[in-house]
Amino acid sequence: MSQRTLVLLKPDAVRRGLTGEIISRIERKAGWQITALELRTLERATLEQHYAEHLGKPFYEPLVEFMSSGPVVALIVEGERVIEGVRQLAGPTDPIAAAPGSIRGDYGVIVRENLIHASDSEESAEREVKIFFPGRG
Ligand code: RTP
Ligand code: MG
Repeated sequence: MSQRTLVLLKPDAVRRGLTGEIISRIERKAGWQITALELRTLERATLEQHYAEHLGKPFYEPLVEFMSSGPVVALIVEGERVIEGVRQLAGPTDPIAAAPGSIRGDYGVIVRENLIHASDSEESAEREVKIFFPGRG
């Protein structure tokens, strides 16, 4: 089933020069296509929309601060089972719990600075694509 997903390479990935490496892992998967890609520093309002489900949680404010601390790379990736697939490439939220071989497992330590966001369902993907690429709704 062909799908699309919204991926963010977080400010830590950009600062550390890991965007090429992470994009390569996504690009190498057979049949997946990057159909949008932009380097952008996110406004607080955009992040409040994106992270609405986490409003009120203890990590919300530091997360929004971190995500606006420098540019991110936003992508739309399309292809077969790409929503589950990019989540699998990323690994679990906590990089220390993430297996080596996954993006978070290979490069992350801190839970917040876990390098990559990827939509977690078709509903999230459609919602998030509209937030970051309104022209692609
Ligand atoms: P994402 O949405 O970024 O793809 O990550 P996720 O689904 O694996 O994690 P989620 O639970 O949606 O949390 C969103 C992001 O918030 C930060 N976080 N910090 N306890 C903490 O300090 C904590 N928990 C989550 C992470 O950056 C996580 O990716
Ligand atoms: Mg999430």
